[in-house]
Amino acid sequence: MTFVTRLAAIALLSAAATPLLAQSVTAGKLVIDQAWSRQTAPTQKVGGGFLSITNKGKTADRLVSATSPVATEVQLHTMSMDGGVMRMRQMKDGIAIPAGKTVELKPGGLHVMFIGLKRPLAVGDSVPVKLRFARQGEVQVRFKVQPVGATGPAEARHGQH
Ligand SMILES: [Cu+2]
Repeated sequence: MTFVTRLAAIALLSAAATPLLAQSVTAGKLVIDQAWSRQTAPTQKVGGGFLSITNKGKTADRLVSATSPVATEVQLHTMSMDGGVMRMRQMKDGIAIPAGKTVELKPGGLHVMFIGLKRPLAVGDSVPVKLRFARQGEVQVRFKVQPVGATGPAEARHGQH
């Protein structure tokens, strides 16, 4: 075995050992962690995406939009309780990422919404998503698809888009 093929074998082994581990992505002063999404049923046309964004800089940034080849549209949403009912609303001005803070997009709160899924999201998939920030510009991340049991509240409401 040559040195190069041995390296390739090691890379394959380590990739297989951590299929669901989300990779941290650093872009300028932004660190993006734990990007994940949830498995979808074949008939499901929407899905949620979650991640945490840390701004290590001294200047605020803003997540303004996102795109992905797996969906016709990607929106930024928030979810909140309204008279005992979970409601989602589009964040038309984006999501502020204050200086020195971490903003978490997670089930039951802020999230990325895949609309018009072109194919189901399967466990183990790594969904490419291009995030666009007001200052930092475009940042490419991958959302790791988790089993449906990795659940948050009111996921059924996602079906109402
Ligand atoms: Cu949503």
